Amino acid sequence: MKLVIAIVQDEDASQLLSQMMTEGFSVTKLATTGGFLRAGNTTILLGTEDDRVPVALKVIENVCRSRKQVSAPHGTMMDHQVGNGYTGFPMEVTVGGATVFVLTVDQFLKV
Ligand code: 2BA
Repeated sequence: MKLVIAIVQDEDASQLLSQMMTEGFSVTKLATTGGFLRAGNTTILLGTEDDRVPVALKVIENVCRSRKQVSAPHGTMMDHQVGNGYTGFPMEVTVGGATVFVLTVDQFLKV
């Protein structure tokens, strides 16, 4: 069994959930926040058999779009340390379609 963790944009979340349900997947939606933009995004948890993972990935690929966003000039003093990518100025970044992790599940229990 695998656990698919997909971080997607809020704009795509509703359609993604609908498509996943239509395909017969069980999914959990979490409201999350991206560390770079500090803006809301959505994380989907999806447990499924190994042979169904390609179907789930296809749905994600079909639904999730990439979009351009401008980062806000936020940050703390810590952000100005070298190496964290923070410039102090707004910059345009391309977000998505989706950031996906596929993990092997040791145990799946409903108790
Ligand atoms: P954020 O961290 O808010 O990042 C939003 C977008 O900003 C990223 O889009 C990327 O284009 C850009 N970005 C992120 N860190 C950057 C940096 N240090 N310098 C310049 N640009 C940077 P995506 O790559 O599509 O990521 C979308 C969201 O997926 C991220 O939101 C984060 O919540 C999640 N994510 C991406 N990679 C991840 C990873 N390796 N581990 C955990 N979460 C990840």
